[in-house]
Amino acid sequence: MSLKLVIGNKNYSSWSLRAWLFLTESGLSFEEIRLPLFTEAWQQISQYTPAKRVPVLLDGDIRVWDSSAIWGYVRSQHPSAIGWPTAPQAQATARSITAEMHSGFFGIREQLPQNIRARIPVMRNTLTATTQQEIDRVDHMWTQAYDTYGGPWLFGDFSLADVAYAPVALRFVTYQIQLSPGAQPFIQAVQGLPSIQSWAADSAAEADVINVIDQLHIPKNTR
Ligand SMILES: N[C@@H](CCC(=O)N[C@@H](CS)C(=O)NCC(=O)O)C(=O)O
Repeated sequence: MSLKLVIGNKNYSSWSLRAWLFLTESGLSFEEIRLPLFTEAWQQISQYTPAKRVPVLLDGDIRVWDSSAIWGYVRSQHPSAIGWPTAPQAQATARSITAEMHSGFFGIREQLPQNIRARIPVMRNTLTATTQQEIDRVDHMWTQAYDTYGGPWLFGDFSLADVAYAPVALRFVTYQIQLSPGAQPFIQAVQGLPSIQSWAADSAAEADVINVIDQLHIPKNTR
């Protein structure tokens, strides 16, 4: 099977990162097709998916889009790919929090967009109440996972829940959002992962800039 993954900018596209991290940590080889968001190259996205969003996986003539469809499809072909914890309670929680990420956290997505190479300190109290509640929810979720399963990942071994939350950890690094000590091990684990370090190095080397993201927390009169 020859796999190709269509992704956006490594710096800005968190859903691309999830699919890429899943394939990479699963040990599958694949080719990257990078279409930087909102550039001329981005117009090619409609060749790959009617949804016009990344990531998209090409498996020969087969196309799968949306991160959760991608890992569901790949896991059906490669049962040894990164998946869920096997113990029923751990699996139930891992599936639930991964679904929470996929269908929610709109405050974090909007106010703390992925920008891996940037360091933009943000005071929590300048964020909306919704975003602050979401940060608390993530903090509690990670703390509880480490308390219950003891690390090194959220449910012990690396799973799809870690794939789902790795980009969130990187956002907290970008915006220097302080979490409680019990949640820190996840951020350290993500930052220590060689595949993440390689993605971050590629992000830093990208030339494209999305101003609306880079200037989000810079006061208008100083831009
Ligand atoms: N639910 C989708 C989300 C995909 C998504 O929103 N991708 C963003 C980049 S991170 C995108 O393609 N944005 C392009 C646009 O909004 O036009 C998934 O899980 O793959």
